[in-house]
Amino acid sequence: MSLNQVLEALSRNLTAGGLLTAPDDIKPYVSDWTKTAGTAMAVALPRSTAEVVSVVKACRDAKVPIVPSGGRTGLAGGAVGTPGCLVLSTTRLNRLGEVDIVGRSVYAEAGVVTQTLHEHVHAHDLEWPIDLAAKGSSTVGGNLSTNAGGVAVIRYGMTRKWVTGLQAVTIDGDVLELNGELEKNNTGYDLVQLLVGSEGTLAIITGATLKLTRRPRHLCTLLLAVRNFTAVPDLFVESRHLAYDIQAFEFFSNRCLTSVKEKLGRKCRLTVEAPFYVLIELEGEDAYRLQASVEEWVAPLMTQGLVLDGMIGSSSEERKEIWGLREGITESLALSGRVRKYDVSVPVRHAVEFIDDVKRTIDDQKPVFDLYLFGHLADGSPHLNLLKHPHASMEQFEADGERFEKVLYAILKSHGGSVSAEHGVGLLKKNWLTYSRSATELRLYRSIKHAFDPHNLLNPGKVVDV
Ligand code: 2HG
Ligand code: ZN
Repeated sequence: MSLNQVLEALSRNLTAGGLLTAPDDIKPYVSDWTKTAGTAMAVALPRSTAEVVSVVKACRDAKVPIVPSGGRTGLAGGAVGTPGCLVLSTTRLNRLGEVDIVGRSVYAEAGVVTQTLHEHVHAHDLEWPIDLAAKGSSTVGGNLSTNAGGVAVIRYGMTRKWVTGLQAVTIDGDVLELNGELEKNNTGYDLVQLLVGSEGTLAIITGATLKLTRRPRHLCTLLLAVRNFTAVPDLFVESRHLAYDIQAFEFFSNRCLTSVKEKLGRKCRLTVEAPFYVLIELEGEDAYRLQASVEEWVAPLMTQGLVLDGMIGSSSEERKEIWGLREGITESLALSGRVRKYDVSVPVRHAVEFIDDVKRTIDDQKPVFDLYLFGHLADGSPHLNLLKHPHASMEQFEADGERFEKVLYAILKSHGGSVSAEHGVGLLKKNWLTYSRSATELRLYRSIKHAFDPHNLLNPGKVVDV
């Protein structure tokens, strides 16, 4: 089949507006938040699983690679279009089922926006607890295929914990109905969990049965200025003695705060400037008692000098203001130009030594960038973002970045860390996989890929080369 015949077949089988071929129409679909350059011969926007099947079969017959695409908020290049590919966007697969309040679950098609899902289940006082800064654009299918993390992992875990069943289309056009609503189904290999996090390289997720939990009662959000990085894990240890559930435990450096204030015009009410800030969110039954306990907890920490200043957000306005400082960091840094990003993880107890090693490397190498440090300390996953010094050339920045990267990953390995904590592998982490996965694991990855996709047509070149 020629490419023209493929395009004809696709446009015949898709509902009106379901095939984009003009370069300007395709452009928004070929990259993600990393802005990695991408390309595609066309974009298909199926409206139903049957339409996905017809797209997949046409591509398989003509050996056209397929790049599945959700909200394109990924940070590993997993949704970047490759030469000659067809981008299969799930945007129009956006139906939501009724909430099952007995089993606490809901069916969502892959293209449902995460925030839309949240609002849908909030009406029943329930929560799908995957909370990401990108939730206004990211999709359920994207969250599942990348096993997204976010700011509530300490309490709820990653996306894979919040799904019971998947519907997915294989490269042969078979529709897999995996597990449905069952909590228990102990019948061998778990294909649901294999597809979660496989980044569209094994099959195309078209829908999922998602698990729900109760919404938190009262939340209290604290923003604390601390004297150094060591104080961040120290505070984490302290906060775990509290008789409240920790909903989030985040941190950011003063550089990150300055960026959010300057680039996004956000305000911070703390009066003391500190090297690091910690955001802690706690849940309690009673708002008054929660706030009183928090104040009682912070007071001695201030006397000891561990905490230099603090504010407590109890109302939704105050909490939003505090979260705006943390969640605005990625956007504010992107406004400064090209950012080199490292989404790494180490065992939490190694966090201080790991960051010390990283800082020592930067002191030794004297690169033309600054380190912006923030992220999710409780899960041992700091985000390291590198921004070029204003007067340095881009060439020098990239060269220094690459030199730093090699040492960073060696340090990471020595601490038993991972090259991708929560953003996935995509294109950008693929070459570093050997730092986190053994040769035997990678051999099994290739065998699994071959079993699902023998002609390497599903998101080829992502996660692992075959
Ligand atoms: C976050 O935690 C996201 O805000 C983005 O994972 C991290 O921009 C980044 O490096
Ligand atoms: Zn993150």
